[in-house]
Amino acid sequence: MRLAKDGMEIEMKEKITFIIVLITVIGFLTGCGTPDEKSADNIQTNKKITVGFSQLGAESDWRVANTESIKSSLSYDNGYVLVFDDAQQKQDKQIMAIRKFIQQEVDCIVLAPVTEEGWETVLTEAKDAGIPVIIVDRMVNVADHDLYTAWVGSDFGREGKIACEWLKKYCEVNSIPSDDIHVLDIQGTLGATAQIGRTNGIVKASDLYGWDLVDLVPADYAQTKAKEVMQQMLKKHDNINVVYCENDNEAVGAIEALEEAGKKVGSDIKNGEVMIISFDAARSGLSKVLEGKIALDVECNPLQGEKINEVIRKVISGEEFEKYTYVEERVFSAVDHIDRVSVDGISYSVTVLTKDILDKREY
Ligand code: GYE
Repeated sequence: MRLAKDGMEIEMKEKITFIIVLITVIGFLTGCGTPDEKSADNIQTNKKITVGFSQLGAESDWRVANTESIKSSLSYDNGYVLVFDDAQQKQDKQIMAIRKFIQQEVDCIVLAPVTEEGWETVLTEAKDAGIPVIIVDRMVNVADHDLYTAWVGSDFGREGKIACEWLKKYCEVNSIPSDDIHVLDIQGTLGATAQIGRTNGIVKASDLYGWDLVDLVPADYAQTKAKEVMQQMLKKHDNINVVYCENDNEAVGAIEALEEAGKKVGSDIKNGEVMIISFDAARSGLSKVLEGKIALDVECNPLQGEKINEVIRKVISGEEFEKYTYVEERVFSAVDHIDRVSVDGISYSVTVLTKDILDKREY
């Protein structure tokens, strides 16, 4: 009896053990468990690509659109486990985030760097750990270009040149002498590739065409800061007739300050209007183009997610990939009599913005 009972007990125990093992195996195969367990399984089974994304901040409409684009392309449904970090415009926070991604042994790091300098050490750490790094948007200035795997972004130098060639053409067409042009440059974050490229454009063109570049002041790509800068500049200079804003949020801030000071913003410099030139072509900027308050808005396309996705997949699967990928961009204007500008031998068309075009824009 006892033996039989013991035998039954042993059989029962075996059955229970078998059921537990079965449940665990089913759980494993169907992907149950916590998100962390899931991502670990996914890396092991090579199903999902784990990406650590260090975004520099959320300072502008451009940046918000950029973050959304990357998050939606590197989504779970699209085969990724994305670890996102917003560094609030601070490089040390970005460096900390990258070190954390290395510890977490992600498959790939995406870095949108706040400024160009100071990346050697942490990029060497990522390289030593064997983790590919895709730089997006702005550039890193490192002597060894093998410290990053690839880059996806815009040609900021070309954007600046397009804006300045347009202004030159505007002056020619409207018979405005060069020395009647008094430009204020509200710069982006100093040391960021976008700032360097756009500032270079206006500095070189002012020198070449004889425009008076009254001042250059950074405003961190932020609306409130740009408004303050504009207010101070209006106290300091009484002749500014072109404000070259290095992004749309700055343009919106500058327009607020100018209008509060009783100035009229528009394209008619000859009749005392202050002309605004801007970059990004985000909805906030383009609505001002439609109102005639921004004369020219050179697009900087934040929708980089799909291109980043393509590069990552190629890198991970060992296929050939382009080291540098540029996104497509357009030029929008409120002025209807300049339809093309030429930069470095290439002709770019200038689109007169309509409500229809604006309504169809993605950001
Ligand atoms: O123009 C600005 C943003 O680096 C291209 O950063 C980017 C710039 C963009 O904050 O709006």
